[in-house]
Amino acid sequence: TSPRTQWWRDAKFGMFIHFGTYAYWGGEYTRKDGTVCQDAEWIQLRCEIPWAEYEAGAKKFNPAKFDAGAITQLAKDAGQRYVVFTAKHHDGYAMWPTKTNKWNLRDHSSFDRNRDVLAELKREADKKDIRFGLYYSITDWHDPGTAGDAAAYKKTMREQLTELVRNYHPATLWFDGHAREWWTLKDGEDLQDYLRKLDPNLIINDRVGKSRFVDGDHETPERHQNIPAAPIEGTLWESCVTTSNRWGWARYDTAFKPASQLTRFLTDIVGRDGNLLQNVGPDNTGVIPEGAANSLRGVGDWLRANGQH
Ligand code: FUL
Repeated sequence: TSPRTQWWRDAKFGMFIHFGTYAYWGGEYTRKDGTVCQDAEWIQLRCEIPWAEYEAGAKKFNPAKFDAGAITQLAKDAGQRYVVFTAKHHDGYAMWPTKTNKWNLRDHSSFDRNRDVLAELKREADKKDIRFGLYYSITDWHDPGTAGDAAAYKKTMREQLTELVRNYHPATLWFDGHAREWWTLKDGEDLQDYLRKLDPNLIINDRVGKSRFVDGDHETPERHQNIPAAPIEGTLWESCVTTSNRWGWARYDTAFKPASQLTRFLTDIVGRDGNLLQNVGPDNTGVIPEGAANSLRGVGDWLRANGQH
């Protein structure tokens, strides 16, 4: 383990934030024949929403109530020491004003053009001494380049990631969606090397597609499954867990895990030298559902009562 990852090992508990234009749908799509299809951040693909329609929805997306101050305060109250925000999920929609295309929150929404949710979150996180991280999906359903020869798309990826590193200074990048035939281990290694040149301190998760866990970067078992059976000092890992059933927001997805259950996850994971990345999915207006917020605050209460926070 290197000094580079020290803050991450000490942090132990973070907030995952799944937020994108998929939130506009609230987890539900009514097909032409009247039947209803449900999903969250996968809704475009799973419910086969025609792109023209999905794009029209994105035009109306207006998370005016997104409040980075409140979100980071919640993280603070819960005892979370870092946040990882979905800069781009599989639908390819960029939550920052990328210059690479118009499929982004600045150029394709009804949101205030003067706002930038990534910059807001970074600023508020810095103020509260919370580390700022970004999730980035390698899979991109919207970019036509990924259908055939992906060379052009890989170039776009680098441009987007360069924007993210240079403009928002994430401490960690959380890749996902690398299981594509056009994305090789070598692509993953090359990308990691490239990013480390931009910022040598970056912590980068395994899903960038590399085969080796070099220099302390971490594995990412999902939903508290496949976690190590015992402490494994030296190998870094982090389990990401949903607070309800889904990652992104769905209006009917209200079975929030109680604080006691989240606390058990946390103690179980930390007891095996892992980190817990506890997810929340802000709604279509940008607000974290109260049920999720309550459970997180409950974890913070437990940590405080036990002198850990
Ligand atoms: C998965 C994704 O497909 C899910 O939508 C979610 O982002 C989860 C954390 O990773 O692979």
